[in-house]
Amino acid sequence: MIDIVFGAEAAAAELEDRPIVALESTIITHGMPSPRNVEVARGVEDIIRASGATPATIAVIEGKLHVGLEPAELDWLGTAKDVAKLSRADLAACLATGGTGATTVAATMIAARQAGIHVFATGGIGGVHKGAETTFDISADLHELAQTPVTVVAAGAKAILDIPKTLEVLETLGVPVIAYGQDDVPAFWSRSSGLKAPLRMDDPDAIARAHLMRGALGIPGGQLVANPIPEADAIPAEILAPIIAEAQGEADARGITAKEVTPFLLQRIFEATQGNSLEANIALVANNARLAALIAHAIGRAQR
Ligand code: PSU
Repeated sequence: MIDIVFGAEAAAAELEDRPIVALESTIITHGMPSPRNVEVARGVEDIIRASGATPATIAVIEGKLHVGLEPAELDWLGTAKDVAKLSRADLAACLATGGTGATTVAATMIAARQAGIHVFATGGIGGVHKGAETTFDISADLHELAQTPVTVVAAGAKAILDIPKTLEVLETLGVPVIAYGQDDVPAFWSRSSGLKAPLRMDDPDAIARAHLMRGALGIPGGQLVANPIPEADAIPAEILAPIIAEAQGEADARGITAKEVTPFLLQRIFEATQGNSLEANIALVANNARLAALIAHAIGRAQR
């Protein structure tokens, strides 16, 4: 039914039952400027290869669900115009109408599950936006984590979000939020949100066992592994807070809503930090890819 096009590398890994790490494509089309976006996408794939796992970047191209993009496809996506930002609500419609789109965390999780991939690395998940009590702007990523059995490695929720409310919703939805190697939930560009994580694990094997245990118990949904940005690349939260507040104020004043909010805020913060936010974003994605590869290996071992 679903036409999954596996990239050559991903196809070989599937056949030989080797660990695969899924990667999203919205970060390429809507999260980072060209040409850094493609450099980063390739760099992240290389990190996963160097860890002995196989990367599979996911996107929809002309109505086909691609799991593992070939280098030329990745290049093309980096500068392609009018690429949709696909989440749970629009993935099926895009596939059904022959459209092209980049997958968000939610859509990448759905695709990963279809392809039998357990682990997915990204930068930061979507969550509850500031002011959600009036706008109701809550990312579909949270509901996806509650439904789709994929372990997502992220540097927490992006700090442009309301992190306490995001954690509340995750708790309500029964999503395990596991801080990796520290007690606090990280805040994307910064190592700590000041909030204690519901769970802490220091070992990829434990994360892998918990992933498989949820499946064995018949609990739907995945896990969020919140991996702090490396110390050397972090931007202190005190520096970012006023920048984020100003960007948010501008988004409100301009009436920016729905899917446009996150890309707008990321761009404004990039400008206000003279590009430092992008460097930090790149470093944290690389760090997440490394951990995701370790977890993918651990799940493979546990299944043998
Ligand atoms: N991680 C990043 N940059 C991004 C994203 C993740 O470092 O741009 C994307 C993901 O695709 C995530 C989306 O699903 O941002 C969240 O968008 P929204 O807040 O509109 O749900």
